[in-house]
Amino acid sequence: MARRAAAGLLRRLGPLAGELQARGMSPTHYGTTNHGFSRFYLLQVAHIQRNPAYSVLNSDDVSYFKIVLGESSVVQDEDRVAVANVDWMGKYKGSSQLLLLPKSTTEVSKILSYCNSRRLAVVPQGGNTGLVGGSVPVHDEVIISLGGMNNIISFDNVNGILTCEAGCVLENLSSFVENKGFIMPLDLGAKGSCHIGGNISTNAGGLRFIRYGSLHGNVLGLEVVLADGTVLDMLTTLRKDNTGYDLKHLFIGSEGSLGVVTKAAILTPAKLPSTNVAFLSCNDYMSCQKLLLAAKRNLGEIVSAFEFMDRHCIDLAMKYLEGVQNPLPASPYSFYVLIETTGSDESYDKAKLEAFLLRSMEDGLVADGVIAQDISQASNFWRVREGISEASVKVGAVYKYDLSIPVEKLYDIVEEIRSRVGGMGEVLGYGHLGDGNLHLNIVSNKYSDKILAQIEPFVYEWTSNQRGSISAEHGLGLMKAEKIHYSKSSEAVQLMGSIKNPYCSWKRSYGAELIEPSLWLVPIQRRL
Ligand code: FAD
Ligand code: 2HG
Ligand code: ZN
Repeated sequence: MARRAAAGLLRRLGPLAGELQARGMSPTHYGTTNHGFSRFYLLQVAHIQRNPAYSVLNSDDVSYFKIVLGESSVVQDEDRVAVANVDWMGKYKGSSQLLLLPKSTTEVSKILSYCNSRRLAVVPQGGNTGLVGGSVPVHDEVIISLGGMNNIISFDNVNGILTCEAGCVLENLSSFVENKGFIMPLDLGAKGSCHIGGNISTNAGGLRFIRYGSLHGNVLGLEVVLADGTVLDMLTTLRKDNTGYDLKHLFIGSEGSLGVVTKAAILTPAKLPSTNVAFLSCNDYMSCQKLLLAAKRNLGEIVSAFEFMDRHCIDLAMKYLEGVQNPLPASPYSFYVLIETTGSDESYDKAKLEAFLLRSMEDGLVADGVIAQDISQASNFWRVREGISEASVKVGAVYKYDLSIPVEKLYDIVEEIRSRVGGMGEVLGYGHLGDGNLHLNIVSNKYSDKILAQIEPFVYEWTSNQRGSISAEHGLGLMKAEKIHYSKSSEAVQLMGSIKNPYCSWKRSYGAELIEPSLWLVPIQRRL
């Protein structure tokens, strides 16, 4: 049986010209928000009171911003502001009256300095593709969008170092560096809309993490504007610099709670000439795990992605994604794995992948599979995997969890939640298996307290008991700000709080705690 399937699997395929980036060749543009949904998920946020220590925006404030930024960069138009008030899922909604579009670091600095002196709360916004409600206001914060700061500043062709403004769209940066023979060290389904500043602020992981690692390793320098308008120039392009604390790391993944990222220098890896993508099925989760281990051992340096999805994800993708085909339509399997290899020697890389897949089928780890024969097939494989988020929001309501869990246990929580939720919703398990990162999505027609009660706090307690992380790559945002203690000790949270708000005297003089300890990362508390 395995042999028969192996023969199908090992169809020798034409070169993935050029060689792909298949994902980039068929860009998926996600609108910044607005899927036509009229449902907002206010259950979790209803209890967050507006902090009275913050001022309310007035006409003098608007006039000041118009002088500093120019009329067209101060947006009060209801429709435009409404779009910026809602997140990508249509789940979190703020009530900001003002969207600011600075075009330079100086303008960001002037905005923050003014807001600080007027005690106006702000929320920085990139491409607004975040999945935890961090990119939109909770109440009436002023929205500072970095979209107008989208210039590439320089590219060092010898070392592959890109320096750019924070509002550059990831996909545009990918095209730019690919023309120079390099690739961005990260790639994600939201690439058509997300900004590099947003990626850095969330420390986005994505599909190339297994190969190129975290942005903590790839960001060489940053320029950041602090709450009081101070511009912090850390925009070095050096690989090595051990002079004192490496402060840029505080801003990578801190979701705009410590400052606004305005520029970045990023190390980009060389673009390699040969890419292959295989779409495989496995009969059980244990086989996926064993396949991962085998891929690490046998494919080693050429693995550039190792993604997994359960059957429920494939069914959903086929139902809701237009023009997408099931790469393995013959019979339904329990699990699917997408493996991408990228290397420098086309014939060697292919032979290596084919030999690996043949052996894996003989060993019974892989039930069936295909290798993409051309870019369009490879794009289709990737579209299935990358499109799961898009398909899930089309159902109506989605509860998203993004967990780091030891790989051996990673699917246990999916099964536990499936039995707890029962017929009330569909439970999807997928994610970056190579990084031990599970995306657990529960979808249903509409949001309900009853479903939520079956998921939380169970999912957080379970993850904490495994010493996992309740946010592997999406951040805390509004959704999980209060849940931080499931993954961090109280001492660590306390230290974070003191880094976030060292201005105790300011707090005292206003007689109000600006940062409620349990909510210190919620956007309104950013109090930049
Ligand atoms: P936004 O959503 O606008 O903001 C995110 C957070 O960063 C907010 O807290 C915001 O206040 C803050 N912020 C934004 N810009 C700045 C700035 N310049 N300075 C300071 N703070 C700022 N994430 C992954 O990690 N891996 C994935 O594979 C992945 N795939 C996705 C696929 C889809 C279809 C979607 C919709 C999302 C996906 N995400 C993924 C989540 C999201 O795309 C990432 O978190 C992304 O990095 C957010 O970038 P953004 O520009 O949209 O930021
Ligand atoms: C992905 O890997 C993203 O596709 C999104 O991180 C996951 O929507 C999700 O839950
Ligand atoms: Zn992900």
